[in-house]
Amino acid sequence: MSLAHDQAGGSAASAPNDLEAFWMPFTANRAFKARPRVITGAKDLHYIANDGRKILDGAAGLWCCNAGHNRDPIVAAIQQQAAELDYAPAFQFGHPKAFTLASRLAALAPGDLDHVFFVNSGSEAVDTALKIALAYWNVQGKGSKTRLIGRERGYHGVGFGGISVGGIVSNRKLYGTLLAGVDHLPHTYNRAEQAYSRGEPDWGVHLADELERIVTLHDASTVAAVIVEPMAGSTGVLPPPKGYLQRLREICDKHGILLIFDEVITGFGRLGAGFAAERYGVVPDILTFAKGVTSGSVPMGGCFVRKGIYDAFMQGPERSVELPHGYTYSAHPLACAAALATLDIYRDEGLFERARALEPAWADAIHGLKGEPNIEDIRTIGIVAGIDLTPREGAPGARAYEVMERAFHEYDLMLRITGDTLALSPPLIIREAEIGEIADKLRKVIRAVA
Ligand code: PXG
Repeated sequence: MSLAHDQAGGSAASAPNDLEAFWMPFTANRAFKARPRVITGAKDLHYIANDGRKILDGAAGLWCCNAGHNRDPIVAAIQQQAAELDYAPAFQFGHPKAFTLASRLAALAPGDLDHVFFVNSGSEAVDTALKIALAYWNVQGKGSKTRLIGRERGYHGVGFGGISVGGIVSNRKLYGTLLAGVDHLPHTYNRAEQAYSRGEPDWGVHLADELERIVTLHDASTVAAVIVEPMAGSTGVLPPPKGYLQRLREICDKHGILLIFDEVITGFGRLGAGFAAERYGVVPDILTFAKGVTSGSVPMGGCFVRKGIYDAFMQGPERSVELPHGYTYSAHPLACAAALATLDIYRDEGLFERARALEPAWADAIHGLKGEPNIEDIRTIGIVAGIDLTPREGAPGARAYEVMERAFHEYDLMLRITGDTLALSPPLIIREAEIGEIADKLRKVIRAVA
């Protein structure tokens, strides 16, 4: 690599087209580098591949570009901000857009989730939420409440906190003992009871009662918080059973346990409401977000906390730091500018309502694939779908991988996979015609891979 670099003249601009140095995240590096999928541009619902093809984005990037790609007002806001104020520290100083954005977000969030802590990703949002939960009980004089409860098949990013409460074995097993004092609820998927569900499945509310069992086992005096994704996204789109989230809220209230919703995927319209909390009429104590807040254009995440939590920290000497936590790039000016422009688009184009209105058409189109070869289950909710394929004998994940690869190269469609499940979550600017196009492309590629 360095030899080739020198021969090429040593400047980055003339570096050879070598894929080796980039250790790609959550990627089969060798397979990718043998047959790369390279993207060089984007606009609205499409990516542009390096060979010039327009690829329909069935995944909103990684569930983040909810307003579509390269939207003019977002591009302009980022450009202007870079020229006006590139960076300002958020520790002991502030810039106006950080405050404006927090107020705008607080107005959007349900209930009294009216304070916002800014971070740069979903993983940081989760670690921040867990730390706030632990610190909250400490400042309340209840320092014995330290246990955290996650859920099997939960994904909460890749920080040590997130993988500890997360429930994906492959993301955990290489990384030692993780956080101590963590327990997990059972996941909520049961194919025999729920197959081909549209929206929330009827079966499974009783699984929330497992929380009672776990709390009884450990005693509520040791439990700080429960964290769940309202809809588990990364592990294959698992919508919550009817009444399940409400039941979790009741049990948390009964025992004095904080409820955290990880809305990194479900926030900003994905389920046809600003937040899933709104769709379900359940207000958590802490709500994490990322991705859609800037429509993926600049990294940003955050946590909403209820007023009572923020207030609990506002005590002691005025000049003391109430929460020793934060990141160099918390409330970065470029991210704040991008987020404000994104929120304008969501509001002006009514994208959350649009997602709600399109949900039946989306569900019809995707469920129309039932009966195609190797499909074992289809789940839809909001503008999201999970399609389970039969694994190939002795090669789990291989069939879905081939679907993803051929969808990109041969059918001009981008989608996500996890195991042998296909996941779809297009930008919310999608129209019925393009929903039909996604379904057609899926049908063709699923048949081709059979
Ligand atoms: N919580 C949830 C619920 C997520 O879905 C994170 C936290 C972590 O966010 P960051 O920004 O640190 O990556 C996520 C991220 C997929 C996929 O295809 C999902 C995510 C990220 C990348 C791919 O399922 N979710």
